[in-house]
Amino acid sequence: MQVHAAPIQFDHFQSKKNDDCQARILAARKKLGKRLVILGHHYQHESVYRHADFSGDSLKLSKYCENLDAEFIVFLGVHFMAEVADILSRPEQVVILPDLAAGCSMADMANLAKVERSFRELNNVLNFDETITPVTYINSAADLKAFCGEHGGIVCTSTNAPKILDWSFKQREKVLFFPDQNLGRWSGYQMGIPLEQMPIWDPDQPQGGLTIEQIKNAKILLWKGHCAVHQMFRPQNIEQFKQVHPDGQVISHPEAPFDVCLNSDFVGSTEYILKTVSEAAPNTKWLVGTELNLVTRLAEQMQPQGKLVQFMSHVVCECSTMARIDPQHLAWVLENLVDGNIVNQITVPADEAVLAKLTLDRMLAAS
Ligand code: CIZ
Ligand code: SF4
Repeated sequence: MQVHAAPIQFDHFQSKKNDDCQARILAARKKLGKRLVILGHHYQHESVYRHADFSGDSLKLSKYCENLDAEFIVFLGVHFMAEVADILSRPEQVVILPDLAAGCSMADMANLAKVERSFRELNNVLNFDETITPVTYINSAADLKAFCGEHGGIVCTSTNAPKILDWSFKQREKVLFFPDQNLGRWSGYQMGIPLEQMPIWDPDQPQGGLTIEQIKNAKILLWKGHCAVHQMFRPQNIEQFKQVHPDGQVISHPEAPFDVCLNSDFVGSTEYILKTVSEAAPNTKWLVGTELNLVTRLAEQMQPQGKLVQFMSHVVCECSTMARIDPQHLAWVLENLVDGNIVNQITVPADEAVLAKLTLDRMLAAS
């Protein structure tokens, strides 16, 4: 194996054409063989997604990570997903995120300083560790998962959120749910919790912007966070679709606003959306409220069966952070691996990883 003294810089790839990068990716993969495995999230663009050995939502990809033998795991997704891969894989395995700027704006809406301040404020009103189970959506940084590990909490994904809430209420009477208020509200609503018992906890307001009575009366405190992509969907998009296609069906992701979920025929995670539309009868018509790359791919796959699959909005585009993983970055990290250089490794500090793994293991056991 040829070994470079220093890693190749990304600048060398920035201006390379897509076709050139595709050829380079294939060539590098051939050289790396079984030493490499590529995982791809459903929201990734086809130009990189096509290289994934395994694809799925966060839950499915997390499960793969527990059983991989490859030396290098390249994650086509966003930062928190690569962190989960690092936590669940073996210590000697290397996890790589092709572009470190591929974050998640929703995950960034909660951070440890704010969560710890919220903990102290809630602890002034009631004993946090006896009354509240902290539940973090998997779309969150590893240190927040570690916080949940330390405080008897758990991680959820959009696939298992109701089950995880069930588990959480068996531990304690209330839940602090972060960072996505929409997933928390929809999942709580499915369990029959009244909306007035799911107030928004605004971490930027003293005491979350709530009175002591509101806190005491709450079942789920919903962190004021959301996904910038899903929040753009509107009930009017559904009305317009139904006017044109009265026999059409609507399926949305629970990160979408509450009124969009209420007006949808089906609500569920990306895995659920893919399964439901794929198994539907030929020639059915679907309006889909989730990330554009998934919907575009699904529309193409369903076309031969005469199914119409339409994206919910005219103004929303793809998730801009997911889109940072492009053929240029993938070719760059792979060629570096061929040269014996590891670039963009994601490593969760050991103390954080232990506690974060505790919450992820709780989640995997409860789902
Ligand atoms: O859990 C995931 O992977 C996300 C972010 C969405 C979904 O529903 O799959
Ligand atoms: Fe985060 Fe939303 Fe992008 Fe998913 S679609 S990675 S929640 S910003």
